[in-house]
Parts: sequence; structure tokens; C-alpha cells
Amino acid sequence: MLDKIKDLVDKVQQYKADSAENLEQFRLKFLSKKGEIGQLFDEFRTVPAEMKKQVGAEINKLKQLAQQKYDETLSALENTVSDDCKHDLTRPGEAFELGTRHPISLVKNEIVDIFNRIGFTVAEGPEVEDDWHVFSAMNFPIEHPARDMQDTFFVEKASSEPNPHDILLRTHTSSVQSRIMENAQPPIRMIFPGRVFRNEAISARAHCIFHQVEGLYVAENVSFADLKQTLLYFAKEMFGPDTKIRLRPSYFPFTEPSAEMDVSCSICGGKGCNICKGTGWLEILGCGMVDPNVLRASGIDPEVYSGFAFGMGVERIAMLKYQVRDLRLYFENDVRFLKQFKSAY
Ligand code: 2NL
Repeated sequence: MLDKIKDLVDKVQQYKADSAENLEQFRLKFLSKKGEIGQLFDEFRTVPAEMKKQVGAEINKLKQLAQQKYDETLSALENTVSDDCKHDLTRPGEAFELGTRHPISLVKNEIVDIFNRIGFTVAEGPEVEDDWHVFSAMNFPIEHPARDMQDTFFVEKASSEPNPHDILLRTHTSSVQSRIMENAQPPIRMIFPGRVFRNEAISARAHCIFHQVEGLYVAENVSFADLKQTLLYFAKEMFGPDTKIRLRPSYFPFTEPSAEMDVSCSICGGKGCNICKGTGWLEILGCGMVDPNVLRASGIDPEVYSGFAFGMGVERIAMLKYQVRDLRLYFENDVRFLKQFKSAY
């Protein structure tokens, strides 16, 4: 027994730890309950009475030695800088590359922010919708070409005839508005950003997926003058304080009267350039007074309330703002393109 203890004392004295894992092995081997020293204490019961005093003293010395070695090694390891310098707080920070937001997100966030400032809140809704919320409640006639397979992606279609229960990918975000109007009474002052889908051939100017922001204000006595001032404010915030707007009569199923809005070209200041094709104006959105049929379909009394609505394509505004000539660049996610967009939004 005494020889075994002496052997262990030698081993402990010679031990040199160079890593935390190594030291942990040392602790398990010697100091844990089932370790070498623990076993000696177990065997101690079998030592003859006359030897107990001497053997006991040796085991205790060994235990102290091992504990001391362990404590010393631990503090030595803590004081040395490890290989990967993880704990050297004086080292300069490592530079890492910060990502940039996608230009479509930047422009969408900027649009949302401008309308937030004048009291519009944001709502989002499902991309897979039913015919009722996308077309029927929006006053699209049965024979409207948008309801055709050629123009809309259908998920479930009962027959070749339009049906309010058909399931489809929304072609505009107005379906969110109709859901809001079903569940809330005016005043409603909201904007609706989201992805929309149209069955179109992909080109520099069109894509089958794009982004829209629509807006809706329904209350008592909302007039066309309110629409004009709201959109003038938006145009000045988005394109600069000297921006002018003009409205041209147009047609949408969900608004009456309807208009398309142009802003004075921010590139040439209205003089005429190749971006505005010499006209001095850029078309940026469609708008109008909400058709009474649309209000009625969603449970709002058009005798009491009126409203204006508008819709704009985020890609189109982003193309004008950043002078990007090919829409497809927004969908390819080439980092050389994406890296160029730095903004507060
Ligand atoms: C465009 C035209 C527009 C609307 C969207 C709308 C929504 C409701 C009621 C009435 Cl709930 N209208 N939205 C109105 C006018 C135009 O979008 O060319 N967008 C890119």
C-alpha cells in the first residue's frame, strides 16, 4: 500500500497540464470520488490496525499534494492567453462585413414611414386568397380579363367560370383592405404593403411577382381634395420638396372616379430627359374614390362614409429612385448589385 502511495506521489509531482481538458483528466484520475485517491480511502479499511496511522498520514499527504497541483495548474492556465487569443481584451476588434437591405425593402420601408407620419397604420394579409376578397368584393365584373387563367395564378378553381370560392395568388393587396373593412368600421386609415402575383412573361419591365403598397382612407366626408393633398405630401417626401404632381383620368374597377398620378421628373427637374422620355413627368401610382359597391360589399354604408384609395408598385418607384433600367435585377440577388444600396431605411 505504501509503495502504491509513493508511486502515485511521483506521478502527481511529474504531472504537467497544458490545457483545460488535460487538467480535467487529471482531476478525474486523482481527485474524483472514484479516482485513485478515492480508491485508496476505500482500501484503507483493510489496512491492519497498527499500520493505519502511518498509511492514513501518507494518503492525506498525497491528497493535499494532488489538490495543490490541481489548484496551481488551474490558476496558471487561467493566466495564460490561450492560442486563439479569445480572452485578450486589448486586441483590436475584428471587422466583419455588414449586410445591406434589399432595395425593394428600403423603398417599401420609406413609403410606409412617410404614411406613418400622417397617421396611416400598416396591415398585412395572406398571399393565397379567395376570389371574393381579390375580385368580387373589389367590384371586378365577371367578365373582367384579370379573372382569366391567362392573367392570374389559380390554386384551386371550381370550373372555368369565375367563382367567389376559387383560390388564387392575390393580384393586388386590396384583398387585405376588404378583410379589414369586413371587420372594422370607419375611420380606417391604413396602408397595405405586400407581394402580388400576375401571370405575365418576365421582361425588363414586367415580372410575375412584384410588390405593391396600397392605401385606404375611409371616414365621413372624405373628398377628392383629401386624396390630392395626401398624395402631394407623399410625392414631396419621397422625391423632394420641389416635386409637383398631376392627375390624369383613368379607370379601375374599385374606384370611381379614378386617376393616375405623375410626379415631375426628379432626374431633369421637369425639363425632359431620357428617364421621363422627354415629357418631364413620371407615372408613379393609381388612385381614386372608393367605389360605393366596394364599401357595400365589405359592410360599410356608402351613404354615410366615403373614402379614397391608391396603389403603387414598389419596383417601379425603386427603378425611378435608383435609375435601375431592368426590373430583373431586383430578383436575381447578385451581391454586386445589392451591395450598392445603403440607406437609413
Ligand atoms: C395601380 C392602381 C390602385 C386601389 C389601388 C383600392 C383598394 C380598395 C378600394 C379601392 Cl380596398 N381601391 N386600391 C385604388 C386605386 C388604384 O392601384 O395601378 N397600382 C399599381
